[in-house]
Amino acid sequence: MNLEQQLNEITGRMYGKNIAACTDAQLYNCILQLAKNRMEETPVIAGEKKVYYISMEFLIGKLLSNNLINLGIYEELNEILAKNGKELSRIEEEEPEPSLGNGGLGRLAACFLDSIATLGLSGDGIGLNYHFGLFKQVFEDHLQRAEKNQWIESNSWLKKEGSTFEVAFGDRKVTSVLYDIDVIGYGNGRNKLHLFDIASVDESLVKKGIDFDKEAVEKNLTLFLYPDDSDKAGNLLRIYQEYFMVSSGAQLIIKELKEAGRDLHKMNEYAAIQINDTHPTMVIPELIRILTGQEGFTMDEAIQVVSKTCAYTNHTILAEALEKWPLSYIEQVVPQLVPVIEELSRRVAEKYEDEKVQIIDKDDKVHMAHIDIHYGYSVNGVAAIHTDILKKTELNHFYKLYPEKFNNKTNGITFRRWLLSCNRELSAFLTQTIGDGFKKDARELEKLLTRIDDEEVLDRLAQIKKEKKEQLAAHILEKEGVELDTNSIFDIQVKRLHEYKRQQMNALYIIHKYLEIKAGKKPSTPVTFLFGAKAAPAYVIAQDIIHLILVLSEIVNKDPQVSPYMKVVMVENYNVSYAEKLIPACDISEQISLASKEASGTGNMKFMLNGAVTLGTSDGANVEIHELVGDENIYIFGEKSEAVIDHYAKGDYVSRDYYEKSPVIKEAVDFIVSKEALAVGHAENLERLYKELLNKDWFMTLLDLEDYIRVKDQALKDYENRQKWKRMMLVNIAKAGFFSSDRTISEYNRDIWKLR
Ligand code: 26V
Repeated sequence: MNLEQQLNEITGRMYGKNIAACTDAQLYNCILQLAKNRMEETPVIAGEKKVYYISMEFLIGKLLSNNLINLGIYEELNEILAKNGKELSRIEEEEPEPSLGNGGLGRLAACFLDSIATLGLSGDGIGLNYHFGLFKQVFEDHLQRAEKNQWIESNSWLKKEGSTFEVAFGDRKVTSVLYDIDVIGYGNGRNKLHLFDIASVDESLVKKGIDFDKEAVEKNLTLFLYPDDSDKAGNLLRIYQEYFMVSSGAQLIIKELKEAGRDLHKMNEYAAIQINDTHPTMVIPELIRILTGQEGFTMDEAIQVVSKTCAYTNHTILAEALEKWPLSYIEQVVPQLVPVIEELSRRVAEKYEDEKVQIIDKDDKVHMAHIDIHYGYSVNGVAAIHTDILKKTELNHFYKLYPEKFNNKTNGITFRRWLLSCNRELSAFLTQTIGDGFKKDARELEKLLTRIDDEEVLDRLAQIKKEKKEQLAAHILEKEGVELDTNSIFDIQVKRLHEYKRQQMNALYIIHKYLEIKAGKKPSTPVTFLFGAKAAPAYVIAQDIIHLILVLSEIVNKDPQVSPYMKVVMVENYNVSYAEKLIPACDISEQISLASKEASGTGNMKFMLNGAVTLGTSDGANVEIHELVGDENIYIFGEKSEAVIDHYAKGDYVSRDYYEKSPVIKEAVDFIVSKEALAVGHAENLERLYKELLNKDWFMTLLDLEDYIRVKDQALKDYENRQKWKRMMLVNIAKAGFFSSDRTISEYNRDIWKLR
């Protein structure tokens, strides 16, 4: 049977119709079935040694296109559907997007699974099957409201695997059930994403918005990702979730090792466990507890083998994001781990006096990262500058103890999703121009450099950008009800909302531009400022920043004097699917975090790959992008990380000084509480944000604002030199190959996992 016959057979069986007669929703279900069948037939990747990537988040996004591409049937199916009057891009809209992650950390885990399978390495993900995932964002009255995101349908990628494990907490026992999602490599075999769920979960616990009873753990454990942790009940629930994941995961790993007849004393020869940030750290004491309690290991033997198996990735230097649990909380949730953690802590205290490297501190808080560093064999940062900062400052005390454990693994992205799938036009054009070698070896994109003077190539790149802007504009008109000018410059900042990422600085630029236009200084090319960002529900200032942006978009877009020259749009519920539409349409990629704070960023790589030019600080992977494309093809501004770190050390940054010194800054900041803004927005939110910027501004917005305005104005001006801009686009695409997650994963394998 050929592919078309197969699909017709499925539509007939499921709905009694042929392809042409099915609705898009029906076709989605049928193609899902077809893909699942094909995946089932794909051999599981075998290997002596397997990596387990354990993570509280896997932001996988929709899977249909990606799986079809990796199965090698995307183009053919597209043609079959077109022949039957159907469009794959519309059918994809029927797929619900799972929101099993917050942002970069979870999306990275998903890209890594794709690359592990693509490289033919044996490696599975271990995580949780949150029923409502991260909240769905709705805007109301210029404010964010959170709703649950129901993504699991009767027909989905999840396969109930059948294994169950008992997980014991201090006050109750629960049963974990295992669901699997197949992960198909690009033209390669199959691995698995294991998602644990709780047998007794009760969705009806969620009544309004995202509120639920936090105490009813056996019912609520897998309802949400990151339950609000602003109170004790939320923190405890988070620990319940983490232990549930690691205990189920540890049992699964041991079961697989035993089934393969492996000697657990040599566990490290057959398994590597990559701990994604500190959230899964309890896997270390849990494995030690199981090996000593049930497998007859001595404490020394257990510690030794576990330490040779576990490796840790650090994804942030923000102190508030590094987990430190009160020992009493752990005692309440998992008392059986406390003696192990105390033993691990005692051994460290016996060896090292330094207070800074202890596991349990003077206040009886357990520093999860310290467990990973002492009892893991590798510690890595996620971009060159980030790893340097870890070594030199944040984790310097540990670096002195264990220099050999520290290594850098600059993040990457899967080109299957972030080029082949989201930008078929560009992908096709690249194939036609430089051949399709880049699909397997991303560095081949550099071949494009030989065409830098080829007018036809440059024009086609610009033309594709225009097409993607038109597609995005159509989508935004439908979803947000705003009409965009596709001849305008698309300036985009999409990422989680956090003060260190400085969306507020972008908003201040917009105010500045608005006031200039009001004063008669009109830009010769109009600009569209696009934002997408969710804010943690308990993060007050982040909510205020969203409020400001929504207020600005109302003021700007409704002002007939201004709106022909600029527009501001904040898209609702920014997620992976939205990213896939926004990124290919972008001209200017906003990567404006306070230097030293963004560990890497991965959006920056996706934008570059799709021909956007970066406007950014010397932070995270921007630094490596800068090195690759050179000064000519990027816009860098702002204080360097050393200067920023120095400001923190001396405590000498006073935002009010910048405000008082600069009329431009003052005017922009004052607008937040102007009559115009207050007429549209809420005094409570706007005044709070205004005061925060003047009196605290912990992430130094005003420090870089003037330089940001200067360099951004330059970028907007340069855009008008079309020849120059097209060449910049080309260089960015050509140099993006380094950021393929295939490269990142082969480095993880070469230096850390050593599979095969
Ligand atoms: C977590 C939290 C938790 C509560 C308080 C505020 C806060 C702020 C940040 C975080 C981030 C946790 C770790 C994380 O997501 N890191 C991101 O990892 C990406 C993949 O390595 C990387 O590209 C981003 O730069 C980094 O922020």
